[in-house]
Amino acid sequence: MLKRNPCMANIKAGYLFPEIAKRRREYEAAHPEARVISLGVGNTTEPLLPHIDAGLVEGARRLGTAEGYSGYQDEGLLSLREKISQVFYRNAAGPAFGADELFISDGAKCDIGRLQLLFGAKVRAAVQDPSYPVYVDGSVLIGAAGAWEGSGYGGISYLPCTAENNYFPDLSKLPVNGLFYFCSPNNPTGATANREQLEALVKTALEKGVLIVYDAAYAEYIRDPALPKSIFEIEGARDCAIEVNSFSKPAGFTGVRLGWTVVPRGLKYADGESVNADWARVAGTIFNGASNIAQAGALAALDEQGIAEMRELCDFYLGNAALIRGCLQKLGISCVGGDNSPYVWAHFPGRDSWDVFGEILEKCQVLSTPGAGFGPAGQSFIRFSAFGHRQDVEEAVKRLSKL
Ligand code: PL4
Repeated sequence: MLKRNPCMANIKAGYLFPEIAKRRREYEAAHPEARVISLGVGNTTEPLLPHIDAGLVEGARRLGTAEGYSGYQDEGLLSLREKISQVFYRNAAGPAFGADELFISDGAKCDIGRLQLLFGAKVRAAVQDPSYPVYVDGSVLIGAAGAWEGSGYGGISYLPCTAENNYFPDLSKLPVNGLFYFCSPNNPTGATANREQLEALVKTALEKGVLIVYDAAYAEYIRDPALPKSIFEIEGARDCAIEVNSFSKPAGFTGVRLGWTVVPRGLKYADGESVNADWARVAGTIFNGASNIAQAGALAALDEQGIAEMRELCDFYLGNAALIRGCLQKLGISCVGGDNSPYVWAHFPGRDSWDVFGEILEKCQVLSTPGAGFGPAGQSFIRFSAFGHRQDVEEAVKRLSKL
């Protein structure tokens, strides 16, 4: 028989979110009377708002006409790439990126996975600890888990982000000529890097030859106008960063599926070759473009009414986050996040986070996410997601008072 890919054996446990879903199913099977409320996976719950919805419907309708039909759109609609640059990357001189620097995807997670092919198995990768599991698991899948000198963690270096360092990593630990997955607002801690921190990150990346993969999937949840929404607000970032982003969380497109990746034209490898050209080659080879209908919806999301709807949706989930955070604080549970992010990160000192997860499920019938699933520094933390119907979140916070 064919030999198993040894990288598969290096993935120690099941992927975090299906594991949580499995534990929920087991609990529900044992307690058929229970009505479990999920503050676990970060999955949007509210219906699409009308203007964005109409954009999707109209996109589908056009495909049924001779004039409006379109087939493969490998790199994404030109009009959408231009619009994204105008809306999200506009500076005093106008849109900061050309259409050839923006790649439309079927979501940020999918592009994070594909990007890993670009870097290969020998990459020295670093992540914020805790962080979204796809950075580590995807790196392991491509074989980047082999030991390298000085990392202390095999092929992947975990940079702790804890209360002690204000949830911002020690940049001196970044691997020289390596890769750094950085997410702000962070999943799971909700910590959002400020301008000075991002300036330090870019400066260090340029000095050490580090390429930053900046995950801005929650940028539209930032309400503090002093906090940057994109790494490209920082001078020098074009020479050391790629940004992945998504319509999932601001527009409720978790099921519609649409995202984008910015790869600046001038971004170069050590040998002077173009990262942008390689990414176009990888994407062109293994990706056939995002849905035309989803792109029509995204275009609607980026006009004036759509932008207002996205803000309304994010504000709604931020309202949920405020309820969760307020409840935990009343209970004397120390927590961060939830102000510029849809996640609240709660501390249960000295406890195993899977045990706390189990206790919350048993006592409150509330599903959460154990912090340890996001990395070693997540141990004894619980992540609460603010994605839920308001009445469910209100009921969940009442039940949490049983803790
Ligand atoms: C469960 C930092 C959620 N099955 O929808 P996408 O692909 O555009 O974006 C996914 C994504 C990208 N970057 C960050 C994220 O947090 C997410 C979504 N994360 C969560 O609860 O942590 C959904 C997880 C989903 C998954 O595996 O992504």
